Amino acid sequence: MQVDHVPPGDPLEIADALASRLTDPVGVFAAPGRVNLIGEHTDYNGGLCLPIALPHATYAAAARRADDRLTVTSVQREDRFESRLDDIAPGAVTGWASYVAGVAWALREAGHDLPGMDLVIDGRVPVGGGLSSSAALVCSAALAMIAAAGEDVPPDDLVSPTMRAESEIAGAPTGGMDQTVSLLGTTEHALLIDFRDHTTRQVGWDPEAAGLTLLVIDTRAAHALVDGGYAARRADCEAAAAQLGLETLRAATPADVDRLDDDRLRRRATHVVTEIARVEQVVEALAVGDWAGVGTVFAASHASMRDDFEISCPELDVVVETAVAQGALGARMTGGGFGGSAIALVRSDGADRIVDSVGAAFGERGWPAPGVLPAPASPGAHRVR
Ligand code: GAF
Repeated sequence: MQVDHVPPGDPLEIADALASRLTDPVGVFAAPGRVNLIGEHTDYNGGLCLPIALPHATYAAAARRADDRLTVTSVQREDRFESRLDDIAPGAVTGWASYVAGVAWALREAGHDLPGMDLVIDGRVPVGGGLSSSAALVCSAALAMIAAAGEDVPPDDLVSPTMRAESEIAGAPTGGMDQTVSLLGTTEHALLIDFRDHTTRQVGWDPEAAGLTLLVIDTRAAHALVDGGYAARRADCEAAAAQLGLETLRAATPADVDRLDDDRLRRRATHVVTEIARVEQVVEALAVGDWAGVGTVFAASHASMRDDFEISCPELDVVVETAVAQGALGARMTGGGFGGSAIALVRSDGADRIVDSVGAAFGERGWPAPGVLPAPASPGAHRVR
């Protein structure tokens, strides 16, 4: 097979199978992965981004324990994590369980009184695809833990603890986009997030109604936020802002950017400043149904990430070039970069041809088959059972 189609699975079936692994579960909770439509590496620069939640989610079920221990198992793994809640701290947990243990730590830091509990996880967001499987994991775990505590907490209040879990316990210094949309995304909408003041606005996103489809294509090329590239880009942005005497690059103008002496920092800052403007352009285009305009901005975004921010890779470039050559309105890599996924906005009646062409282009190069995901904008974190 030249292309691997990746279905999200049936939520109720997944939830029931998960609940059956526990005695007296308090519930089963789902939190989605995401794709970002536009606004890449802007979140930690105080900028704008526009992600949607995917139908692919991570599911977490919890049952209270009589003691003070947290246990975590996963349908996808053989090993099991167990710890006293009091023993979870920065540096104390490593590996996949650090994301879940980190949520327990961050919720307790935020003042939530958690009981001991057993958690079981079923992750349906492709891992390593740049689709925020980690945000789906921490957000689903947060909902399950809050339910086990018998509390009712608005999703906005879980953004900060889930971010802290990833950055302070799992060691992934993310900017907040992924957790925010996993918690607050809604069907048929993208989430406009303004990181200057952490406000959000739902923006209509329904390409199907215009005869279009958003393809998400997972290149299967390596991607990990705990690797050095993401942190290095973040450090470059902070250095550029510092040289300009600004708190973040959100406040920089194109004229400011021109004043940067260092070529690399100038190109990094150019990406951030122009990318924030592109988010605004896409929101304006969507408001008037200008889908061709959306595609044009996607193309400019990809060029900026490839040439100025330098976070693309051959696999991502081949997806984008092939999709556009076969008639996509626009395509771009999405997420942190260095591998992971690309998105392509295509006419629905030409989607199969584009998917086949991308698969063939990968086959010709001897690369593993890419994964293709359906990507209707889907609900944020919620109780399934
Ligand atoms: C990753 C990070 F987790 C986000 O915070 C964001 O910076 C993104 O890369 C790039 O836009 O997903």
